[in-house]
Amino acid sequence: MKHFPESELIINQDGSAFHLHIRPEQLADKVILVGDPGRVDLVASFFDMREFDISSREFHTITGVYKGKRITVISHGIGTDNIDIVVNELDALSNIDFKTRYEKSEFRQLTMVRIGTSGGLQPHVPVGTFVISQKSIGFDGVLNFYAGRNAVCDLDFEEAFCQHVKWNPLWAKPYVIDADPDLVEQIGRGEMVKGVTISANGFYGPQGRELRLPLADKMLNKKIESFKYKDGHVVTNYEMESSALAGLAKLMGHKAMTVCMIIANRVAHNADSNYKDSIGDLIKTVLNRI
Ligand code: R1P
Repeated sequence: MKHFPESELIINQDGSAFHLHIRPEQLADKVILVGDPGRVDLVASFFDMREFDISSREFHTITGVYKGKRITVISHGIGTDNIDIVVNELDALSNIDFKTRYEKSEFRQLTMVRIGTSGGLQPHVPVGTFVISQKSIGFDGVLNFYAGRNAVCDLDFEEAFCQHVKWNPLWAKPYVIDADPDLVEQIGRGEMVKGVTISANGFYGPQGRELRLPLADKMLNKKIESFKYKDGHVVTNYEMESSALAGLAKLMGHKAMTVCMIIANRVAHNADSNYKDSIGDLIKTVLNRI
């Protein structure tokens, strides 16, 4: 069994994980992830009982019970760099003995669903649509630092996408990764659209938003919108975390997916800044189905 020294797995004095400040027994098998620490309270407002609540930096965690199911809700902040921290520490809490620092002999699988907000890139995903990231295209490069990346990614899709958009070699190589197919079926019934999501490594330039700084490729979003993979898949939306969540979970053996509410449509040039009222419906749906 693998042993993890203090420098690799930092455990706080109280026995909790370095950034998340959760102890192993405080984590449920079912985990809801949200970007905004304030949205953790919104998710937990539906719980019948709360057993634990802690905040550290952008990571706010509440574990409680919803209709008999023990669920942890945690915020991850913005970006796949944070997802690297959150998913690695959640996996360590589940699969490493914090007392002996040895990997546990029995694997504990987590089910992780990120509920986010997102910008639509196609007319069929207007503001208000719930989009599941059945596939994610990672512009962030996080997965490229882990062994086995090629074995879990859709290399053919990556190639077709890079050719179509004339990918700039100065940018990190994009990776294409599927969400857990069983979880997508379980959560994605009815009104939800199953799509292809780009996780961008920034909110402005990397998503084609031009303020004062000119973009390296002004046509990138147009090329992304017109991309159609051979099986008919088109890129539906932009957000900033689903790729690393799906990729790290897949490499580790956990189940994960992202579902986002579209709050801006980049093609129609409209946005809903009042989304905080309507995201409650999506949260309730996920809590009922997880
Ligand atoms: C950017 O404003 C943030 O909003 C989206 C993006 O992924 C990024 O985290 O998701 P969340 O609403 O879940 O944070």
